[in-house]
Amino acid sequence: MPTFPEDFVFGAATASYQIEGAVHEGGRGTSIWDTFSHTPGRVDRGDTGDVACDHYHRWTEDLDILAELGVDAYRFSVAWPRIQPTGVGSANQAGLDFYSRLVDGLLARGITPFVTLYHWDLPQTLEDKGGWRDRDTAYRFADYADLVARELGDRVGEWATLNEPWCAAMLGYGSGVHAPGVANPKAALDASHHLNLAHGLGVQALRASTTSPVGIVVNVHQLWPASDSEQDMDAWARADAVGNWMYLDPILKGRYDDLTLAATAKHSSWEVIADGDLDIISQPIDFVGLNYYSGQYVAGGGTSEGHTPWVGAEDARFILANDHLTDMGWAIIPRGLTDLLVRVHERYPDIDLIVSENGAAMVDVVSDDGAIHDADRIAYLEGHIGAVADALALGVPVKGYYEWSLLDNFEWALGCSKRFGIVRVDYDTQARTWKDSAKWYQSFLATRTLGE
Ligand code: GCO
Repeated sequence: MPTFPEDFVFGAATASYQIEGAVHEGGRGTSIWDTFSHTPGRVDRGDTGDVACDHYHRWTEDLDILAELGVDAYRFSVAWPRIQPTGVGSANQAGLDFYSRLVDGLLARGITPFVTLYHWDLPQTLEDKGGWRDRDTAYRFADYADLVARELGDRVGEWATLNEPWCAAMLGYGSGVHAPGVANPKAALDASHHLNLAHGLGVQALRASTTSPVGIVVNVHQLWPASDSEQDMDAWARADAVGNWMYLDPILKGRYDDLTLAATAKHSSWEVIADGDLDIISQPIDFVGLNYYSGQYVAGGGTSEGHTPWVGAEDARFILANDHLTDMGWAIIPRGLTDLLVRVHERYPDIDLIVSENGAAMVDVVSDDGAIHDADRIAYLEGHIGAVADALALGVPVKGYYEWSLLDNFEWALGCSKRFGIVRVDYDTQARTWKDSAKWYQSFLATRTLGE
């Protein structure tokens, strides 16, 4: 029966804009996601994060749920515009106070706070000056990191600078399906480098105020070549380079890999890389968090229509790994998580890994008795936690697993229609209801042992 090391950390994860609501309270400024979600046609059904799960007001109830679940740690993000409403200048004390109370509330419940500094809510005023296309935003991020670390540095157990820079750059500025909704390959590449730089500067700022582990969270796509034909292998390698190694190589190897630069040369000469940047970006970190949901096969020979986030791999065709899909249309393939952990460990043997997000949106049905019998989500979680155990058995240094997500929440461009929570949120009443999967996670956490 797979079991886990004593010090293995099990947690749950959320992100600020997806759960907090209260967008006009506590002196919070406007973020790019406020602007984007209020722009007609950008988000399904016109949903916004204005209220979301109202976590800003209900956080004590939510922390009680975490405590009852029995998690070791809780990964949440800080909303930059709560700390610096216009992205510059001194801290807004009400914003710091909110997160300070949250951190204390976690510690009082024996739960380790894991803070992500940037889960996509860039202050709109910074976007108005160019956002991540502009080098200066990386320095503004460092100032913001410093303000948060000064306040919370003594109490937060783990820090991540950024969440999924690929999404922030490529969905935000490449395909434009995420805020700020720009569709320009050069802009997406510039944004990628500036996000990498922000990570490095952010690590420096954090280290000045904390001795806790510092890392980054990335969505390394689990990609397999569709065949061993030259065309498929070539498209796969380029998709891997621009989708994955473009972020981790500078951070962990201090360089952009040749294939990344060659694949993107038609869009950029990478003049944005200034002398010394790679030293800043590649300073030591303590872990890499990987968000895993699904895996795909990659074939070549495609012609991308419209704007693709796969800048430099425009000809890649992505093929579902199987037809057993979540409500996101993502193939359920637990062994992809084992493969991913092994692959990342082989490329970067010295770094500890964390599964910083894993979970599934499913079509939940509320039974007459009010229960949600989400056996499909339980199977997903069980399978993927088993896949982590498999990676551990293969010698991969995996240190933790965070279920995504604690609550149903605002799923970005898909609004509140997709439900990732193990706890259901009724958006009319804000009532929280434990799904069967929450009860399953609670009983798993009591033993930390999977059945056969
Ligand atoms: C991401 C984000 C989460 C999402 C989750 C499901 O990975 O996109 O970190 O905010 O909600 O991944 O799509």
